[in-house]
Amino acid sequence: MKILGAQIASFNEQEALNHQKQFSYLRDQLGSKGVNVDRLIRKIANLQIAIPSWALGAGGTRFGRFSYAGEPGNLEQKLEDIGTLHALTRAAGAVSLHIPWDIPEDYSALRQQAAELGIVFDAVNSNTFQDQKDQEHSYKFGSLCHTSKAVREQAIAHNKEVIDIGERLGSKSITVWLADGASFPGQHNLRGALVNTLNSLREIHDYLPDDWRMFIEYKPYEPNFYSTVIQDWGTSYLLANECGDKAYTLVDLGHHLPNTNIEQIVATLMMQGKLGGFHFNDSKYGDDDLTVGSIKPYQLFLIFHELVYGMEQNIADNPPLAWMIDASHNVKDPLEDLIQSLEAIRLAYAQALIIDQTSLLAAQDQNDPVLAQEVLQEAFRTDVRPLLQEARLRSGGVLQPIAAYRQFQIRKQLISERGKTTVATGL
Ligand SMILES: [Mn+2]
Repeated sequence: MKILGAQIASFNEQEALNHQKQFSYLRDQLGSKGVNVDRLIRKIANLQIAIPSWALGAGGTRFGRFSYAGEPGNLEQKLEDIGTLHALTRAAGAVSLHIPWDIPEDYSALRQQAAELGIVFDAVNSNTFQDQKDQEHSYKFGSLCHTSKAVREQAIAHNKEVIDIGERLGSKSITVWLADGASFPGQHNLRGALVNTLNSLREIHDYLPDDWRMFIEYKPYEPNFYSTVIQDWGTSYLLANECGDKAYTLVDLGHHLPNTNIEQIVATLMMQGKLGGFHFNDSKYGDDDLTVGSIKPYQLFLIFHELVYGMEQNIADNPPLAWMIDASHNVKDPLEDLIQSLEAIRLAYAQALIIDQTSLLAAQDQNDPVLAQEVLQEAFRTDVRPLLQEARLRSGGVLQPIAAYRQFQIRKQLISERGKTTVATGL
């Protein structure tokens, strides 16, 4: 599956006139407000989001999984799919590997394939939430938190191996998400489980190469329903501080109780220079892993407002963030779903970039909540899609990725290449 430059050019030609009309109107509007539109477009084009290697096939729920025809059957095909996404959107220039679902066989071939597709290897992900075939000790009752030293050591060794694999690919970070927790009161010594987790994480942290970072992800519940050892950002932040300079908190949008003020968490972590990464998805009730921006686009905009403010006023020296989509695709074509998520992320970013920060700060200083809301919503209600289109056009992508994906009949081609019954590894 390869998208040719000529295909992209001829698609863009069909849409060019319409785009030029919309873009020049928006450029004039923003220009009259003093926005440097070319600089804005460069920033949008530079925002690259990692695609996780497990998101290219159909996901499932605990009730069932409905396969999607033409799914990638191996890691090379997964990379190929990300290459397709990147060719269309120019926004998916990174992959996040999950070990052991996606252990490379030929490292140099894989690196070469990625380089040809313009894809870099972002954070690698460890997995101690499942038992693997031939594994000596079970993670049924936890991994890094486990009461047994042998189980903890096995889980630590796995994380070290993931770092080794990442090193060979050029990754610079590892994300640790633990399912560790208890489903019933009394099952865990809550303090003991946290102490074990901290000591295990310290050992992984101390194994990191000098230029690496470790991201500690949190989640309030599921798969355990009474307590999760790393339940919230505060616990993750505590652990990151205790581990040391290379440890950071990772925020996954779906890993909060309903109505949590996530933008405030972002502001707090960036104030401390401890926000490491971000997993994007959307939710109505819990960790629903839906398409980014499909349920609460205003919340996403408010989060990006804090991210942009934090990045521009980087007083605490927060490192550049690792961005990744962490969603599951149950009813949509996974590639179309990812295109929609990529678009929603850049949309929220662009809207946050055009907030009139000077007026907003003045309104805040004067305690004028009406004006503050007006300023925020002026940006949120501006249709910035022509900016995203222009960013894609300038970097060789297509003006309308979903329309192009359908016009190029990409899924049909994938089915003819791979068949109807391939199943991608992952959840
Ligand atoms: Mn996540």
